[in-house]
Amino acid sequence: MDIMTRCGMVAIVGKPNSGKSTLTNAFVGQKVSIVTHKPQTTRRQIQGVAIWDDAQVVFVDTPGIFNGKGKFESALVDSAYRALEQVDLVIILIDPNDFQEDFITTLKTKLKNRPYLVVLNKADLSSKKNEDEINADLKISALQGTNLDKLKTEILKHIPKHPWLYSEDQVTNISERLWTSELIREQAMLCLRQELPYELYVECDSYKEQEDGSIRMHHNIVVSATRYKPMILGHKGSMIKKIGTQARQVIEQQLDARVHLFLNVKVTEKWQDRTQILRREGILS
Ligand SMILES: Nc1nc2c(ncn2[C@@H]2O[C@H](COP(=O)(O)OP(=O)(O)OP(=O)(O)O)[C@@H](O)[C@H]2O)c(=O)[nH]1
Ligand SMILES: [Mg+2]
Repeated sequence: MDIMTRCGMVAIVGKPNSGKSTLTNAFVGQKVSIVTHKPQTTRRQIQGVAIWDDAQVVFVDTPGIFNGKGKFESALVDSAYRALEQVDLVIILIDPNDFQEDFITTLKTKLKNRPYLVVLNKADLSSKKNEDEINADLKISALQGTNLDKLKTEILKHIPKHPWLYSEDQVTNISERLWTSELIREQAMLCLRQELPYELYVECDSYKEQEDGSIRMHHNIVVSATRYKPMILGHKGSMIKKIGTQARQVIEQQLDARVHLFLNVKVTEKWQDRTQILRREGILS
């Protein structure tokens, strides 16, 4: 039988903070992946689905590639490289203000013969000192949507005839439990300073839709040492309250439902070194 549809996978890779998750969300039209101004926000591969006429395009957002040290950081970088293995196209996303030629050279050696596009992001920013040095295929602004139509045209050239991988109404591969944990981690990363965002992860304890349509959920913010617990709680619980309020607002807006969110702080000493946790969190394969 003749296949009438097209479907393909597109990995978005680059250094931390280059705008990979922003671009994924822009193409999907929904916040499937969290975004902050801090590096190493994304910790695992997250798929986001766009449907463009007969084509289903599955974007694979990845952790940023950097010189990671230790089990946790190395797992982030490995996860990004693994995403290159089974895709039809790779988008190498560059922030022109954080550019090194050898980054692209090294990355290209990992691609073998896979097709790729070098895309310059953040074209809306005025200081773009390295722009002329970079041999880019396209300049875009993921934040403002500039030239995304052109990038879409280039992407579609690489999408083969293939049955769709996702049902029409599915936008991501991650569960609501994980996705809400990520939205809470996003607000925690935005509220907390210095090393704290990197010393925590968020896990979902329970997630239940109520009869009245509201959703009741319990999550734990897990920190790597006891000394971090009071910092997450804040004075008289003010910090965890702030994180909870902000996260609830974002989740309610995203789910278009009333949400009862309960947050706890838990300590798991040095969780970053624990294989089992990194596996469960999707950080380690
Ligand atoms: N001015 C401007 N800022 C952008 C653009 N795209 C992304 N950003 C900002 O850059 C920061 C990082 O964006 P992310 O999408 O989280 O970057 P990332 O590559 O996913 O980062 P990691 O997950 O940490 O690797 C955020 O503050 C974004 O708002 C853009 O086109 N223009
Ligand atoms: Mg990201």
